Amino acid sequence: MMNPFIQIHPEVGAALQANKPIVALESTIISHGMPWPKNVETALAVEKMVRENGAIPATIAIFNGKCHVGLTDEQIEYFGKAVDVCKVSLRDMPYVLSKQLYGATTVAATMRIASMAGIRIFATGGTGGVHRGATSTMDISADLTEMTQTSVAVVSAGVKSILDIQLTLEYFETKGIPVVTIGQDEFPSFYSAKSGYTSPLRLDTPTEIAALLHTKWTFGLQGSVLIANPVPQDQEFGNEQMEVYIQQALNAAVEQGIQGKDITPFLLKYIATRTEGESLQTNIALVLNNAKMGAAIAVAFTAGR
Ligand code: PSU
Ligand code: MN
Repeated sequence: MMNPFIQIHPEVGAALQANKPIVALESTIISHGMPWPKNVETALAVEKMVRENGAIPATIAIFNGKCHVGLTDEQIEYFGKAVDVCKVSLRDMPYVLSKQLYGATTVAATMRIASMAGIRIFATGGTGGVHRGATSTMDISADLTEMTQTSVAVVSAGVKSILDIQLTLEYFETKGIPVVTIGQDEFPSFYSAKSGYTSPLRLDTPTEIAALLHTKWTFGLQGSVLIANPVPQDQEFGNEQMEVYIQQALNAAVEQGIQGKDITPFLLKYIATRTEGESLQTNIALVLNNAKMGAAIAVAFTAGR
């Protein structure tokens, strides 16, 4: 019996039945991660990219008391334009569902809904992580705890340097979550292909990644695999330059008393404004790159089933 709070779009339902490759996509990146209208343009371009690479896109969001798996273009447009959409991580799900509100799902919430629907591959821009200063604030994204328990692979462009990359990698190690970088030894840092940290693991092809996923889950280990896909070199935003903006953004967040779930959207917006949209261009490029890789992995994963 299907969960009464999950509504699957007919195209996604048919793809699940036929065991076709599917890529889950989140909606917080649309409503809280990028400004309108670039957010809507990007979300639609990401879905197109997934299709062009042989998989069915399933963008996930909450409204009318249901978790919707697969949205229409009009629904994506709504999530990009409306200002009253809640950022929904796991702890917010029962509230937003029972109040029948509009909720944009984070990596954590999207993973859980994807898993319940039977989707195993998820592509996004960046996941949450351990924040700088977490030793006193305890700000660790629920994306990380969710990755310890839900068996959906996450394709991202690495860990943003607004976070503490070293502590985030430590957390993944402690919790037994494999971190695999595609095609290079260095772990990428979202806006840049470099980070200064060696990736715990490296694989070079979607087929190898699909084999790792099958092995992990068939063996009986639950939880995610973080697949780090470096931003294309011609789209990178220089690390040193970015560090200056990040410091300014972190200072502004302290001055303005920004806390909790508002921090990540605040920092992203601040940086996009300070770089006059240049970081947004990088963000869009890396999301598209991840959608393409997510589709390739979904194709290889389905073939290997
Ligand atoms: N990083 C980005 N863009 C985003 C997010 C993170 O570059 O849109 C969003 C994702 O939805 C992620 C969430 O799951 O922020 C993490 O929020 P928090 O740090 O509050 O857990
Ligand atoms: Mn947080």
